[in-house]
Amino acid sequence: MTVTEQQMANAIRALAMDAVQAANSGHPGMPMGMADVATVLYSKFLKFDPKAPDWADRDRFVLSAGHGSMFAYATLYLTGYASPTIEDIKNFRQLGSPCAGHPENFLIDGVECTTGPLGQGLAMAVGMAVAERHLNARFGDDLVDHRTWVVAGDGCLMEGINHEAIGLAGHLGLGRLIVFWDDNRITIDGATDLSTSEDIAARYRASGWHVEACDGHDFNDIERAIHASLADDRPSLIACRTLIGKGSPNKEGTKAPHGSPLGADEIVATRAAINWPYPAFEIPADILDAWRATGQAGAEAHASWAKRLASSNHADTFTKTMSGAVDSAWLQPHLESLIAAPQNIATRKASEIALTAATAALPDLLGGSADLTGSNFTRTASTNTLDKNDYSGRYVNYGIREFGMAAAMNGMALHGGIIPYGGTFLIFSDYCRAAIRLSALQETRVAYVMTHDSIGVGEDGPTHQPIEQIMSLRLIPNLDVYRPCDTIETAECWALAIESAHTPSVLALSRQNLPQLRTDISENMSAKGGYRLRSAKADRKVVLIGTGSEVAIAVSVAEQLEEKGIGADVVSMPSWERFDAQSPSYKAEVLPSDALRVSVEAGTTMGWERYVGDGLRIGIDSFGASGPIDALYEHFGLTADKITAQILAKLG
Ligand SMILES: Cc1ncc(C[n+]2csc(CCOP(=O)(O)OP(=O)(O)O)c2C)c(N)n1
Ligand SMILES: [Mg+2]
Repeated sequence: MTVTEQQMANAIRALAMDAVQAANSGHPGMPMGMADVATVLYSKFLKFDPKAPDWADRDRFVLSAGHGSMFAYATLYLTGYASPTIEDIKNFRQLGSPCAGHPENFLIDGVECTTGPLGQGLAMAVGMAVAERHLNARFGDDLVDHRTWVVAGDGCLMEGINHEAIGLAGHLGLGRLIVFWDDNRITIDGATDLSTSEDIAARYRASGWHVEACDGHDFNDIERAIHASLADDRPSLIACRTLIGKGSPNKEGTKAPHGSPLGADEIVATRAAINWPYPAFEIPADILDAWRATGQAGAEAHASWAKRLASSNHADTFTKTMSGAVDSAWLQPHLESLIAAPQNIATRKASEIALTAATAALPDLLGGSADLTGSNFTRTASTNTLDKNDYSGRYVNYGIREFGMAAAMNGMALHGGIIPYGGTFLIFSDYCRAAIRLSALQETRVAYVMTHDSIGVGEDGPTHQPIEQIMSLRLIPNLDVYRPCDTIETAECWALAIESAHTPSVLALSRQNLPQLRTDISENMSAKGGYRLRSAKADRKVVLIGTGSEVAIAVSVAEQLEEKGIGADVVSMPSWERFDAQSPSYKAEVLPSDALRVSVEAGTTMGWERYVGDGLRIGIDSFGASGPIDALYEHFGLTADKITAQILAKLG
């Protein structure tokens, strides 16, 4: 007897309900509700090769409704990926199992991105779809010709980021992006009409999307809706009307199966209702075979793609591009030109000239800004506009969509072949913080260009003056936060950000001009995170530690102290993370404990204790104020005179 689509779908339902029951934790409702859609997608449309999860021209599949992680684990197992195994699924949600509570891209090859924070998966998929079109423009249909598919829930569509993401996708005409909306009208608290009356289809249409609706439990209707979406050149939303927990006689369509095991009795009842008499975690051979056969078409497509690659003129470049390898040869000549003609410019401007060199040398760099191009200085002569008329461009006008930009950049980096960077004001890092966190968690190479990094912004006032932002970004694990002090450090930090294949970076850059302090370019000193920029001349009593725009102030303080016979080192510390990674002896040498240690940073002082001990922490622990920059630095005590006075008082 041939295996039916219904049986294939029920295999997903059984794995989901049994794994959640075994873990006594998890979300069976979503995978059970979307099992029929999954079956049609995987067996008839998705281009994938289970033997080659990282094949560059595979379709990307994003489970934006990450709580339904068993959807991902079940489909990957059933279609024959090496991971997860059935043992892994039995260990769903246990420590060490790749079948974690939510899908983690670093645990399973077939998981394209980490999801769970609702809305971000779909927004990352937008970035993947941009990456696909851009690389297609670069390398042609022979090498790059795939789609991006998303399963999203009511929650993903309700989150604010959805507005940013679909606005961008519609504007960029990303017709190869297809989103299945699990339109089950249920969220955790109950029916969606508790909290929303929105006409979602109308909102998507107004954003330039094509919208289809289907019965998410009718295989033919699902297939029809997909065909209609493939035929349309706009991004598509397919509203799949489903029952959450479909198959569970007493719980389907209610909030009960959203995030709780069905319970032993209900599982027995469900097995009977869906005609699934097999023990937990056992998939009958014929049904498993039918699932395993779904990868056949993809394997064949992969084989012919490999042949095209082998005979392509682009083969070497394409392979190198997708490998993410970068060459930092642009840095040294750039540093030499800076030394030859020192400049007193803002680090945002220094960033622009570093980027001019880097983008000319590295075609993988793809920039953008959230409508602050003229302030962030993120655009260079090498980065033409990327839009729906020309995907070969290397500059995305993200519009005022900081969160959407950050998530899209994550998607591009995860897609591969692109090193994305994007700008906004540092103060608005808060608007995209949840995506920066996912950059760090997912180990994506994304560079955040965050200018206007202090009260140095001046007259725009406290809403625009970062105080706690730099310190709070330092709290995020696996995120390199750089605050360079001059042109040289800015270029060095850019090189580090571009080289860091598994770590995102934030470059906090000044609006105001800063002197070029570095004279020695024999080594990338920013790589050490902190280093002695100036050595005490008199007997060393003080070590000043500055970052960014406050390093020049620290140098002035040191000069004043030296005039009084007090020796003072100045340490520039562009990156805490990199400094913390140095050897204990290096750190002790740079920050000797027998001197008064003084931090100077125009922001939160909380945290600097770790470097200054009971020394002095000079900074700002209130909101800023509106006024000219010099008046503000004076008002907040960040002048050489005021800092010197504090140090003298402390020295007694
Ligand atoms: C940003 C964010 N907010 C809240 C949550 C917690 N949460 C997880 S699932 C969920 C409800 C989602 O509803 P829906 O997308 O309709 O999923 P369904 O119940 O249909 O499976 C919520 C609020 C989350 N994961 N992410
Ligand atoms: Mg729902």
